[in-house]
Amino acid sequence: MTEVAKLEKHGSIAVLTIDSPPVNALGLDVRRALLKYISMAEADPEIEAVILACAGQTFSAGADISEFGKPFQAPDLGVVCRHIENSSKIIVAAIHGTALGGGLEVALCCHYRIAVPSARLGLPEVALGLLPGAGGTQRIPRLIGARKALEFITGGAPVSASAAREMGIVDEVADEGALVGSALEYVRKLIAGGAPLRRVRDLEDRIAADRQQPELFDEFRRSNARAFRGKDAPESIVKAIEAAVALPFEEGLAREFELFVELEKGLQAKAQIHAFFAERTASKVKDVPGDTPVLPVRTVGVVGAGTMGGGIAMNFLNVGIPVHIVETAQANLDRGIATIRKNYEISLKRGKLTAEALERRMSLLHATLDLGDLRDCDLIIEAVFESMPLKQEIFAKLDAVARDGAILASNTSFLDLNQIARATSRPDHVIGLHFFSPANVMPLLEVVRGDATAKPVVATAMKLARKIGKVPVLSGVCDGFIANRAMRARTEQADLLLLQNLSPDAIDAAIYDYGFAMGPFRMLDLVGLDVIGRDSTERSVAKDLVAAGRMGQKSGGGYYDYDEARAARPSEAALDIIRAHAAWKGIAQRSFSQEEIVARLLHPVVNEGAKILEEGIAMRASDIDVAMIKGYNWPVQTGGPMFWADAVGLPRIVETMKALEAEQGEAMRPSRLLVELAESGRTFGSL
Ligand code: 3H9
Repeated sequence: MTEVAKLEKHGSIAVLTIDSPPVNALGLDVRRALLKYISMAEADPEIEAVILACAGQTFSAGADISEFGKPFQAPDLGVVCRHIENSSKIIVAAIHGTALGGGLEVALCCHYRIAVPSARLGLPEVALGLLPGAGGTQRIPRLIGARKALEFITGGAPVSASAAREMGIVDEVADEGALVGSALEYVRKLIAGGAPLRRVRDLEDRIAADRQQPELFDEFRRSNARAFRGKDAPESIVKAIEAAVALPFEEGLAREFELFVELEKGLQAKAQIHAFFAERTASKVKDVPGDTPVLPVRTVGVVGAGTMGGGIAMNFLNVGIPVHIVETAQANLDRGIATIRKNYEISLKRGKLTAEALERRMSLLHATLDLGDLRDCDLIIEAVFESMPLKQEIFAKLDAVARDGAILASNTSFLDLNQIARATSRPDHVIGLHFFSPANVMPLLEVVRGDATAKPVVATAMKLARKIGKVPVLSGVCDGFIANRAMRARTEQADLLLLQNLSPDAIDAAIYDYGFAMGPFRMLDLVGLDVIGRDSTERSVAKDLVAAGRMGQKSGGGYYDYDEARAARPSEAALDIIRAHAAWKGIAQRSFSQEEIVARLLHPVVNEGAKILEEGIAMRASDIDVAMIKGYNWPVQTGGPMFWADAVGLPRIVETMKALEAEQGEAMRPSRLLVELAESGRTFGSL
């Protein structure tokens, strides 16, 4: 067994280094090693103090997430944490990279904490549907007070070393790149100054003050009710922090662990842990090994400075990659550049960007009307209107302009990438990079692999996606690729349910209660009904509403009526238009149970997902989950449609689809794969 930790002496100070790549997760071996070495240091009379550091890129990413849901193996992290805190010798955590979850909890049990400026510290368990189970909810309030602890732990976002110092989580900021040296110096100073063993569990001032204002918890619950809706972990975190304030330390710790175990056993944590690993697995392409050479991407060209093109360009500017953006008319170019600047200015106002960074990013942007200016780009992304002849024309021109070996990418959301590639002499260097709108915000990037796309081009796209902060999911070529194609199934059913006598409100409520931020009709009203289906001549409910002057929120009415404050109310006028449309189409009216509504809206998404899988468009069921969570904000606590379907039971999905097939015809036929799995008692997760 390789050693996952080592203890070195620097005079009377020992440096205990955890070395368990890739992220120093606190698995069984590491927990055992920590116990062993702390005991050794404790027993060694020459050692006065211990520095706890980590090797590699990062301090510790916390508990080993892959151990959750499996039989528990002692010693647990709580025991290790106590052992550290109880030490009779000063222990100082020396933090670089990230100290997350259990990693930060270990650091909180050390008596002092020093971190380099680039370090980030956080308790992100909430993102896994969990709470910090090794004392984090009990110790953090003792350092920063309950109010800030509530925000810090339910929010889950890590903070910088300097913010952590201001908050009182970190005691000292070290020199970047010289952590152990700074830590040694700091420890010597502590020893020379006779610093006490400062155990966080014994710090009572903050929580004594919090005890005077017990109402702060209900206030916090109220003001975050919407954000916490449908999720179990935030409420458990609030309860644990309430316990920290109300109970003696040991009892609070026991309550925290009880709440942790409850969450860990629940379906939401399983779903969110599934989503965590699914996201990381999605960037691995089965036949493109990790050591496949990647092509350099030093300069990017973007064709089209519309909403998509501008958003795409921002992703590269954000990470320091120069972008040449091309338009056909100066006015469009100016408008595109102004929009990019405006977006950055919003970030500046929100304090998310400095004025200097804004100008640096803008200085990397080169605007041009000449495609020829893209000749030196390593990657060119086309983001123009969805028309095959137009795209083919542009790709033929790009092929002539671009240097040999440059990658040509299309942002098409549904057109046949192979047909686009055939317009060039380099189909092996053509790929789809399908960004989701707004392209500078939404995390999903569908990487579309054509029949001829070369493996190094696929490898480059997957790696580049991560560099620009996107989550890549590989898709084959089909109409709509993965996310849009699967989601279309929901849209079609929502439209049909509307005509079968369900109100927009009933449909939206079902989707909202499932955990989405908004139902489809409220979303349409927000976007504007005049924008929807603008390119189609087919009569639709949306078009009938527009014809009646109901454009959505902006005109005071769409599927709903809106008051001055833009609050939605069910609309009799809209219902009349919907009923008239149903009568014109001859659609029979009926009623639905609550359960039936969710099934009819979402089981077809699962069925489409199964077809996507059986056609080989997606590599794995979990990739579909990632695409829906990252592209459509599918509620992460369900694990995505395929994970959710496994939990619902595949025979039930088949049953819904058979009923829909009888009503709507062949398009609703249950997928062969779905039926096979259901009949053999298997799941998507077993594939
Ligand atoms: C916890 O601590 C509970 C306690 O409170 C209570 C216990 C009683 N475990 O993301 P990357 C793997 S809950 C196991 O690609 P990056 C990851 O799967 C934990 N594995 O790198 C990947 O594997 P592979 C709370 C982990 O540089 C590889 O490491 N902590 C863990 O982009 C590289 O990861 C968190 O929620 C883990 N804890 O980002 C932090 N973490 O190569 C979770 C990572 O096979 N982790 N792996 O695909 C992160 O946020 C990011 O991984 C991190 C690095 C920021 C650390």
